Amino acid sequence: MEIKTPTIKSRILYVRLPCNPIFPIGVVYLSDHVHKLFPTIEQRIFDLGSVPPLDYVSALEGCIDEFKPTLLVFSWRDIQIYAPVGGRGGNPLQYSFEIFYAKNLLEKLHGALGGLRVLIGYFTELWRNLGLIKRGFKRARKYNPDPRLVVGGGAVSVFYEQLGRSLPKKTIISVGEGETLLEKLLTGRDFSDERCYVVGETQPRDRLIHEQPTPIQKTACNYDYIESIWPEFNYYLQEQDFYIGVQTKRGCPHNCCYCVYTVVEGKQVRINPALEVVAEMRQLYDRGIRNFWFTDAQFIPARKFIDDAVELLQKIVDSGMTDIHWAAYIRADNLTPQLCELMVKTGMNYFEIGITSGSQELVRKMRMGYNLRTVLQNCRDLKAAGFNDLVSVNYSFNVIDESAETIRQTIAYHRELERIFGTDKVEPAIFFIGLQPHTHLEEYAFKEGIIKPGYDPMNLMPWNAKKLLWNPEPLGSFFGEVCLQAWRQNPNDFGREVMEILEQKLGCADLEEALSSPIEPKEKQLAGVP
Ligand code: B12
Ligand code: SF4
Repeated sequence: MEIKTPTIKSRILYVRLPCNPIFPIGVVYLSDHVHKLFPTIEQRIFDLGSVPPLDYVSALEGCIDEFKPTLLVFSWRDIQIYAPVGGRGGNPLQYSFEIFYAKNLLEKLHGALGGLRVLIGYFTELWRNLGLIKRGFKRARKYNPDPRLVVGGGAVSVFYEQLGRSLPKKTIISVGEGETLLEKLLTGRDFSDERCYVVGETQPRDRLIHEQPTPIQKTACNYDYIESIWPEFNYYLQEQDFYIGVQTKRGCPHNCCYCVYTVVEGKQVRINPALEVVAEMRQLYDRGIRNFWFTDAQFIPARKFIDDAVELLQKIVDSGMTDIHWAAYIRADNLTPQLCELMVKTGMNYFEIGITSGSQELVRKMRMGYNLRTVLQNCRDLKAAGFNDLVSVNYSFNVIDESAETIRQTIAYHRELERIFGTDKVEPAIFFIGLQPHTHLEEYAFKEGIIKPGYDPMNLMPWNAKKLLWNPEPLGSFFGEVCLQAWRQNPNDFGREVMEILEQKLGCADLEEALSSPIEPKEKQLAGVP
């Protein structure tokens, strides 16, 4: 990588905004990239994820007083709170369903009170984070008359249009990866062609998020350096059960109707060289880390990337790191027996498959590009290779054209996965889709008149949340009641209980039916949305 001289004298403070303790890989990569290009620039990482809530403001201000930054980089990871199981402040999905679907008044009241708590928590977090950005910016002005403020990260990438309304003038709001934006900023170059806009000066371009990110050559993160600019780094090394993030590629070529990853990261898959990934893991390994999460949108995005996955896993084997575990999002349609063996050999002990439905017909309508028959065959190969750990299968019911028949097919599919891996090893994670901006599902919702252009995706007041938490009628109330029954009967095994109740009510299809996908007239499919 070419070393450059910054034209602007900078002291960069990276602040990861409060978050459940997930390793702040975004700011780690950004500061590593900047250091490789501009070794003379002084940097500091400050992670509010490792600070107790009561100390957020004093700790942030203390850090600014000490470091006196000229450039503030705020990284905001997540905003959306719908989780299938207990999220922050309770189970938002359960509370919402109690409000929307409970017939029993007491249950409705429970939902209303819980929902109110979650709602207050949501807005408190939102305002608190906005407040932290503003306070940090103000504090930095004590030491430098004109500091720069840049805001980015997963949450900002999804809600970049809305967040502009609440951030100070001249804030640079960034979508997706931030490496080249920072590079341009530090050399005083025009950055208007990057995926960003400046509050009060420019408007986000139409379809900004759909623009392709500028490719960068990723090399192994230099953790000796990271340790030197991040005094609290050890926080993530102490607990043995943390899965530390390592990115092996960026981008996903698919088109799944509800997913925004493919636009945030772009459709072009960019592979990080296997040797560099292993060198990065080795540095963490030498610091005692044994659990890794490959943070890719998909670890094996398509068949043509199987060789890359094989190369990486083989290099992990060759490296001698034999006592590690790793997890990832896996498209299980892209496995081969060789890859399965390597996955087991390198310690994969958890993976998530987001098939969304066990009905091939619906999987096609949701534009997911999965062949469910292939997924089953590959799961058998994985089991034969010795995989004996947990699989989380993500189902989102009622996305489009769900019917009693397709529910029965999903049950049949799930039961087959249980036969392959063992009932206790397959965890059905029941999600309902949270409608996200810039997805095909959003376009579909416009077309169907469910939401109107200009709606606010961050407004989670109940009347809005009912539309954004995707569970439309005529089956919406049915699913609502099934979920409520499952929470009443077996809250600790919600997913399996939902499957059980659905099977009792509707029965189970023949597996062959689930795997075949009749072709339908085009206008009935989501694929018909322009
Ligand atoms: C991997 C992943 C997970 C893994 C994380 C495992 C781990 N140990 O790290 C798991 C499965 C655990 C997970 C869980 C959740 N996740 Co998640 N996850 C992701 C995913 C796919 C990748 C994140 C990642 O690490 N990428 C790699 C790093 C290097 O990228 P990065 O951190 O984004 O940083 C880059 C850029 O964002 C940018 N950047 C970052 N900060 C800044 C700052 C500035 C100023 C600039 C310029 C740029 C910049 O530059 C960085 C380097 O290129 C993203 C989707 C996606 N494709 O981005 C969702 C995503 C981050 N997750 C999301 C959510 C909501 C969650 C959950 C809260 C879901 C839930 N409801 O339960 C949970 C819980 C998280 C928690 N805090 O408790 C959302 C957040 C946005 C939102 N909707 O609010 C995302 C964006 C998905 C989505 N579209 O909804 N997740
Ligand atoms: S759901 Fe997964 S496979 Fe589909 S577009 Fe999103 S990241 Fe890619």
